[in-house]
Amino acid sequence: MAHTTRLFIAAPLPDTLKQYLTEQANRYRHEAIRQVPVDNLHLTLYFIGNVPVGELATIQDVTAHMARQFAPFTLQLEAIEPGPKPRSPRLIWARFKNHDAFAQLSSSLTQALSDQPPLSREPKPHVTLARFRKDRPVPHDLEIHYPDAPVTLEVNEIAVWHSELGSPHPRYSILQRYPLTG
Ligand code: 2AM
Repeated sequence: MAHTTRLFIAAPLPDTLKQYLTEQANRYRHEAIRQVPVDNLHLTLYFIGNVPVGELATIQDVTAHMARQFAPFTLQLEAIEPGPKPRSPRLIWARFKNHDAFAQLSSSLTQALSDQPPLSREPKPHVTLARFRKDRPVPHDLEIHYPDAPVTLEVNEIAVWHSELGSPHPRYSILQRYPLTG
């Protein structure tokens, strides 16, 4: 069987934002909530999943091509809250305001890298800060936190990331970064 590798495309975050988001996530203290390590924080654009190692070069070429088509853009933090569905949350995320450039970049990567039809629902720009443990009762009545002052994320590069599943956390590493130069 061919060797496979688990990949996704995401924007890296600046250290200052990662620290801010980690402090926000620290506010949710609950035995069912497992915080994402600060080094794992990222803004996902497209989750590829397991693919044969031989496909990596093509994926990198497509990502490089997309990065040349898109200019840098700025996302504004909307809230830190349980997600993705308010009534049946499974994680705590930092949700950013919807932005055309994010939607277009994410859907262009999805269409270029998958055989699937485009998603019917637009992906929400977010950073996952914590996940709920499946072996504990789902926490209820978690607060929503709105930033006191505007918090922004400048998306000026995207990257191909490798994901190695592990416990208690997966290990993510950036294989290659691509500045947005469109
Ligand atoms: P999430 O944070 O909203 O769970 C790496 O796993 C990244 O890809 C995560 O940010 C995760 O989003 C996203 N992702 C999307 N679909 C996934 C899937 N089926 N399995 C694992 N991660 C997925």
